[in-house]
Amino acid sequence: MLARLCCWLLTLFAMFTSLALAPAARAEDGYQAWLRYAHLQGTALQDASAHATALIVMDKGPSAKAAQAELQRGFAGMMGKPLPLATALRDGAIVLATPGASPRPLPASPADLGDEGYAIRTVTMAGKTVTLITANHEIGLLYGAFDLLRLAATGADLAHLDQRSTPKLKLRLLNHWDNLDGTVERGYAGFSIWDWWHLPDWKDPRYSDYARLNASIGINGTVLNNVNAKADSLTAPYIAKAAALASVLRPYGIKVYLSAKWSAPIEIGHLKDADPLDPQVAAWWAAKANEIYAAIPDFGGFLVKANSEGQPGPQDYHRTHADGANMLAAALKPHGGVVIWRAFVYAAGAQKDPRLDDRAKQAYDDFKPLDGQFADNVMVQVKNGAIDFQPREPFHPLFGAMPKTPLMMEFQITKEYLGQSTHLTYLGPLFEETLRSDTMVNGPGSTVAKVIEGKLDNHKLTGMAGIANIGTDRNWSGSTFNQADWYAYGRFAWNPESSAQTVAREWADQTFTTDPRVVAPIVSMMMGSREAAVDYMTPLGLAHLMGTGHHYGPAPWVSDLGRPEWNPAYYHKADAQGIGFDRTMSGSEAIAQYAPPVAKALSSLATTPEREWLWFHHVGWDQKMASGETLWDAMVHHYDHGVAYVAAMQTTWNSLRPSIDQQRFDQTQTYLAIQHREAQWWRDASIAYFQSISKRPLPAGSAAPEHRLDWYKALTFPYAPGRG
Ligand code: GCW
Repeated sequence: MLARLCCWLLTLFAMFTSLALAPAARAEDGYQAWLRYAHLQGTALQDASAHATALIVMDKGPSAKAAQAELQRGFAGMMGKPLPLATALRDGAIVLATPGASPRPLPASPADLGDEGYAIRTVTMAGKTVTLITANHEIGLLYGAFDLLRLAATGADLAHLDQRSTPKLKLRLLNHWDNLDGTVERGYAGFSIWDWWHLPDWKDPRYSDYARLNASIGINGTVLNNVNAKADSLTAPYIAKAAALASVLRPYGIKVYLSAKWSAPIEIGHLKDADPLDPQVAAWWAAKANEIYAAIPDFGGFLVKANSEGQPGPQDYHRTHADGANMLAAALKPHGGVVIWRAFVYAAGAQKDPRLDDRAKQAYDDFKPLDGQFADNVMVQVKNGAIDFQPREPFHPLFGAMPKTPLMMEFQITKEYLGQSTHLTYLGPLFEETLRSDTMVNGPGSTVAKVIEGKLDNHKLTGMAGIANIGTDRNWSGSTFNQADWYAYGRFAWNPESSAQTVAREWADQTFTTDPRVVAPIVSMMMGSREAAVDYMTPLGLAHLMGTGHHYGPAPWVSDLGRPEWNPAYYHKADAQGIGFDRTMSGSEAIAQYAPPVAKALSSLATTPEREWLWFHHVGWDQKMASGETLWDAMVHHYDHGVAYVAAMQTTWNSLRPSIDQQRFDQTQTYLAIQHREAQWWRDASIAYFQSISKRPLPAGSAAPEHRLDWYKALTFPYAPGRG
């Protein structure tokens, strides 16, 4: 009896606490990211209620089911009432159909929607006014469903819809730098979401939410493992694990890919070498491809980092990157897979003439001569800039330089060099700046976007890769604002000609509220935030001055590491006369890798944008800038502006307190405080160091660094995250 009473009391207590805790469970912890489907207000609510009266889905496949589930979930959230399924047409219904699945002819689609595109139109069918989503394939219905949800969530007029959209790039991939032990190289959002240990049996429900978030922005492929790969990923148990993930992601149009370790035939195949021209090696890879496709029929292909940063590769056997890529391509070809071969290489060693030594030149030097030698299912994946995901880099000279090879853009969404987990540095402007850069290879307008869209050289195979910022953190990306980078990446991969500002607004509308009094200041914070990071870390074209290994914080003084190009001092080359890396024809000659009109402009300081001066030129400390101030004074002012911008973001954010839910408000507020402290640290340490070389006074009004240079030099961070 007593036991029963206890039990009853416990139940009551549990009910009570769960009720009491219910609001907390519903608190905005960021898990839903931009798919919050918050309850609409006012006319937006009326609009949705009038134009989401019922849902008619004519297709029956898994992607159509996913579209149906998402529309029901989304409109239920936004309208506060269910969206019923129906079969008969009625006014205000949402109708989804591919031509094959519709019992009656659909209104002709005004444009070719391709394999993944969709149209959303307000049309009259059998006398009823409906919102019709059409696509050639079911996956287009899913993308259309997400777009309709986005339109509703951002307060668009749902009464007169006439939209169509097709992706401009074929492969829109995330690259996870996730290790099999659960760590993530350059990951700042916890551990890997792939629970390799419990796969294939346990499929974490998080995988479907991952798929929904990605499908909502059009991502259609994911490379599961780090490019610094382990051969184990290609063993039978791990293929089974990858197959389990593929089965969850498939309805959302997401294919899985694997990073392949070049030496796998030796490590797990027990061959004596991995020479791409050795028939035994080729046969091993062909058999491996067959094994993978038996388990994953729509496997995307292999991503390869070879002969770079210690990774093995075909050059170990005196073969070229093309020899290596083509051998793998032949193994995948019968199954329709692709090889994505990375151009991020720097292993060639210092040039004999130290004047000509320049890490920025190596990818071009290795790959440009191979143009035309790659098989037709090979893409070369090129980082946005020639060094390594710096806060600002000029566009990579390979874009436009390999007309016969489809080039895939590689952006880093995780912010290894832009403040890592905590700094608010929205990457949209970085994506936009790179993609709008004009290579001039076919005259003006030959933008990097056009190169990767295949428009200049008529490539059908096109793509973009983003190094994921996703981890086990509840909010996926480590902070609310880091989610914007994931979101923006997807939108730019769908359309490389997107606008960073429009994307930011759209993201903020969905992530916070559509109230312009909140969204406008958030968007304006975001839009200047990356430039602020450039200012407080690496102004005017400086690069790669971060702490050794972990890349956290400033260390421009480091000059004693084993290889010259590991040292920050190699990149800034500050001396008594000035600062900057001379890449003109009197220096490393790297500018010659650009098309002649670009190279010509970069050959002179007068025609090089000031923001890239120190990337391309060694500039005297007293050189006059357009503003009339000296380079030294301008540098100090850039550092000051960067710190001031972060302080202004703090003020803006604080003013939004009443409009933002507490958890997300608090974390952002705390992170902005960290960012401000670290921006100040970057500024002070950099100025203390560069002043020890420039020997110039600080401009009037600029405060001296808080500490002496030695203090900054003595800081160490053995446990900084993200090293993998
Ligand atoms: O940015 C550098 C990183 C390495 C990374 C490498 C690469 C995966 O510091 O961590 O390794 O680039 O892109 O291969």
